[in-house]
Amino acid sequence: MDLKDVKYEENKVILEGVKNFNIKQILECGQCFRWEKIKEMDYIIIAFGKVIEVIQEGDNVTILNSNKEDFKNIWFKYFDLERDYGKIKDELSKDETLKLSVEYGYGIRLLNQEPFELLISFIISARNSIPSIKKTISKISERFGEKIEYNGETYYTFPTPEELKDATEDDIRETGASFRSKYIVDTVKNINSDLDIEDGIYNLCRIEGLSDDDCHKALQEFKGVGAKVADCIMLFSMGKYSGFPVDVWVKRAMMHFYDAEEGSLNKIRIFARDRFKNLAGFAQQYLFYYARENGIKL
Ligand code: 8HG
Repeated sequence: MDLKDVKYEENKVILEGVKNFNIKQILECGQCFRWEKIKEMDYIIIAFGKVIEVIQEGDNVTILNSNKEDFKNIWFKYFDLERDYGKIKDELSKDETLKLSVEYGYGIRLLNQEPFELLISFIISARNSIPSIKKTISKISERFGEKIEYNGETYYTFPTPEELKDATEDDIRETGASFRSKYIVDTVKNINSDLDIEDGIYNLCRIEGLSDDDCHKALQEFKGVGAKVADCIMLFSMGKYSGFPVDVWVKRAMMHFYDAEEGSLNKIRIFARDRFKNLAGFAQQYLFYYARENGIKL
């Protein structure tokens, strides 16, 4: 476990002796869109219908606007605190090439986020930039989510399938989702129709219970979800670590570091999964962060 002790105070949770944890790297490595930087190592996160503020000072992390119950039920799992990232980093660092990216993103952890939110968010991510993805998600939340006040500011939760039920393609288009709007409306409709159908094609609980490869296939039944988007959803919200999303940064990183052949994204995915096996998803995150932060070119 990457955590020594937890203390609870009034509306506040204090994590002591955290390891392999850097809040900036965790939030800025591409896996999460619902955060705001307040100042260095001080971030707002909106997830699971809550707003928290996370402040890190060395190996102490304070979670504001929270309590023991939420920490146990939500945040411990969300930050993947049970996992020993030291072990993962040691294993991946045996690969001399990957070592550089692991050292650079030493405090990255894969968050366990909510499947429905990530399904919609990564449909929005297709052929889009991170700032613009964040903007659209925040507009969808403002329009359809619940309002939460914290510290004099207003935040909005990501809407549930029920809250999005009546959103039209035009409504979604107004949030900047552009050509993806029709995929979002179709996905929301399918999710709602299979919500209580245990073996429904579009039931996310069922999909989450599948093997990695079956899950990857099942997610692509949703319109607007291809291999890359399915990899992101399974990796960031379903704990399926063989996911290896290949976007332009990861493709560049694989060609730059591993002489991966220029070719289809799928070829690079197969090459990487074969090389990194069950740690592929972790490897991908260190590579994405390194490549994007350093603007690597071919
Ligand atoms: O974490 C991510 N990994 C990969 N491989 N791609 C990502 C992540 N996050 C993210 O937004 N993307 C995609 O990269 C979305 C978008 O197409 C592009 C932005 O750099």
